[in-house]
Amino acid sequence: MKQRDIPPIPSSQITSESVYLRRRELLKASALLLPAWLAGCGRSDADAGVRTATAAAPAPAPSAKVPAPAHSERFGKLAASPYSTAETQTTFRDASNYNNYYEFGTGKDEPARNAVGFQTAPWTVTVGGHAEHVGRFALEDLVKPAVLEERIYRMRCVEGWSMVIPWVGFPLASLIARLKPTSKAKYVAFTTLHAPDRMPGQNYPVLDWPYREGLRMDEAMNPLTLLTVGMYGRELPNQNGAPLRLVVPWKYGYKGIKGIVAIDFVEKQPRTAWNDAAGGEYGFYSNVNPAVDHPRWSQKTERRIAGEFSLRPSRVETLPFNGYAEQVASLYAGMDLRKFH
Ligand SMILES: Nc1nc2c(c(=O)[nH]1)N[C@H]1C(S)=C(S)[C@@H](COP(=O)(O)O)O[C@H]1N2
Ligand SMILES: [Mo]
Repeated sequence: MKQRDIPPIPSSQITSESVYLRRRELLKASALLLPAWLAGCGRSDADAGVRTATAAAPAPAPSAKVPAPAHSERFGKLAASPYSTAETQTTFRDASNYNNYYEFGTGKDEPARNAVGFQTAPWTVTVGGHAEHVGRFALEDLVKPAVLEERIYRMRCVEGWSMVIPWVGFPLASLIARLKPTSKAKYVAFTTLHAPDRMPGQNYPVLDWPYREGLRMDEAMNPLTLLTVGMYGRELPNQNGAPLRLVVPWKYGYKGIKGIVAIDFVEKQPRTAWNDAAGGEYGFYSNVNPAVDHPRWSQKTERRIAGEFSLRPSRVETLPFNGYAEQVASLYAGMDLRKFH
């Protein structure tokens, strides 16, 4: 798929070598960057030197007692969702200061600092491919017709940590219905802004920029899949992917692409950033699965960063499809989830 309005990747950044070799070159180039470049999705959380607690305890059972969404200063009255969890929420402070957003640095604390002045308005999203309504849309025109909901979801990063975050957004399915893809559209591809002058991390060849993600059409249409414009009743902080990011709660966090500028309806399974970087470690599907270890670490448990005492986080069991099996397991009936990881 040709990406309109997105400059081509400079040839200096195109390389057949793995991301690890690229990282090695980078480390040679700048010893100063070493601690930051070692962090991130390529690394197990368990190696990160964080204190992890005691024995694995089962994840709290989802309860029917989901708090009613507070009236939001920014968004007004938000619809509550039956898909929300009542589990202890991560604090806004943690969710907005411990981030993966490599366009703003690979350290967990870097996006919050480096994305402060990032301009998210005006913002244009280009819709392309096999759909009746393609073209360039002002973000407002895509978001305004939507009914915003609060969705309190678990988010499980492939590195082995997790949060519980109240997002503000709307089902991707409702936007897809308005754009009217044709029967040729089998996948939806998403692309992040490519602007090295505004996203300093893109000046380093740690990923093949721009960041890309994708979903199969039925995954994109699943009611759990959320396009997100806010969290905790507020506008999405820049470091969390403002002004528009995807949230797919049954998949590892990296499927939740931030800073989206293009949505394309395509026939073939699209390229995705982490699969490009290390295909053996990060599959296209990336469904949370405690039975399939990452080649370099176990995925059986996770460090839950939630509540006021998050400095002493607890380790909980990771659940198949991140606890959303009831809603999504049928999408993968008959598929070998080890092969299609
Ligand atoms: N464009 C872009 N999107 C991205 C990433 C990134 O580096 N760039 N990191 C991903 C990863 S690995 C995770 S775990 C989540 C983190 O989302 P959060 O910072 O809002 O918790 O964003 C995902 N989306
Ligand atoms: Mo992640």
